[in-house]
Amino acid sequence: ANKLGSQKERTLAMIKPDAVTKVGDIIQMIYDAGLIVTKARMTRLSGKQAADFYMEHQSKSFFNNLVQFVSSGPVIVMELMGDEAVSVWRKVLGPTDSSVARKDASASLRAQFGTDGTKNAGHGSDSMASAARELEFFFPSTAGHSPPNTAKFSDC
Ligand code: RTP
Ligand code: MG
Repeated sequence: ANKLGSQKERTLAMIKPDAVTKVGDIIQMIYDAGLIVTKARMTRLSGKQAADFYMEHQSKSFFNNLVQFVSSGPVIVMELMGDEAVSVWRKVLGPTDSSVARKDASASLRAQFGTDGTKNAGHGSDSMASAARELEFFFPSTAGHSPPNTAKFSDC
């Protein structure tokens, strides 16, 4: 898309517990893709918070493993902004399963930093509607001008 036809979007990126030590490389990948980081924080999700965040998957066979994994250590959540940010960030992430991602020619984030279908280094909102919900989850606008969300999440 050219500059006139493209659309500025926001999306929610999460660096999952298995890739938090790779934050430097990951932020470089974000900027190399033409996106910018407009909000960021590190936190640790309780099991309940992880289950709330991934509630769309509550009936899936992998749900308990997923909740256990994303609440197993700190995560870094970011608001990313840029042209077509939702799809651009998911392209940077690569295929959901890191072992599949490694078969691609391109060195995606999940190919480089993830392990398998569950431990896969990163998350990206899958639509603009999901992005709105997920950004509100981690960066609630109802907090006004007070520090974001300090009561809800334990910082690391
Ligand atoms: P995400 O939501 O984390 O960005 O990943 P995604 O859209 O590419 O994949 P999704 O289908 O939404 O799955 C959410 C997360 O659940 C874990 N998962 N495990 N078969 C499995 O073991 C399995 N399938 C999915 C992954 O952590 C995946 O990112
Ligand atoms: Mg998803």
